[in-house]
Amino acid sequence: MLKIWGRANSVNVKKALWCAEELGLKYERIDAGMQYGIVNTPEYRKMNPMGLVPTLEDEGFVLWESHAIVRYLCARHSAGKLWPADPRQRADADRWMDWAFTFLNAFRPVFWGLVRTPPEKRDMAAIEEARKKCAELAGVLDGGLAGRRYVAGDAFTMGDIPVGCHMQLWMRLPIERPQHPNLAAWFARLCERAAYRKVVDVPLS
Ligand SMILES: N[C@@H](CCC(=O)N[C@@H](CS)C(=O)NCC(=O)O)C(=O)O
Repeated sequence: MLKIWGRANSVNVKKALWCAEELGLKYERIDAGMQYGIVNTPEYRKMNPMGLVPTLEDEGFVLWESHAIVRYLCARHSAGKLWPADPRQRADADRWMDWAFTFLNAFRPVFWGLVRTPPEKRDMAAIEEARKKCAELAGVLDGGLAGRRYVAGDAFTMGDIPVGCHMQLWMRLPIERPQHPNLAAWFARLCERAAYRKVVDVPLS
């Protein structure tokens, strides 16, 4: 059985969990990171020298970096579907996977500021500046989704997984967001997926 190390409220861990759920794979999740520790033990560092989550183990094969995990699981279990066979469609999915980290880098001050920092310690100016940058980036995704149901075309692919995890945080925070109809319709589509509701669209913490 697959093993996935990482706390369930980590956005990067959610990508691995959502992917495994979409593919119907059996897995064991082991709490690690933040309050659970483990990531600094010599045993864990041997698997993942970055000391971050998630880490995947698949019958002795160890992999870290959440997007590499998503690509690996999809290539192994869903070639031609979640891992598109056509190089251009796959490149399209890859592009949005890479772009997802651009969004996450901009979004980090908003999430940490509003979710993981007590109100009296929040830097509201920095949060607002980051929110504006995220609103612009969300507009780029909205444009990319024009005329298509998912990020790489009309079918759900691995490309939707990282960005779908980041956008859940963006869409569920009580903040000002511009109207982005394509993004909103795509997010509603993701919310119809049982796997997304189970491991991604959960209360923020
Ligand atoms: N690029 C890495 C980033 C991993 C990462 O930063 N993980 C965070 C959680 S989202 C982490 O391990 N934080 C430290 C901790 O939870 O102890 C990936 O996508 O896997």
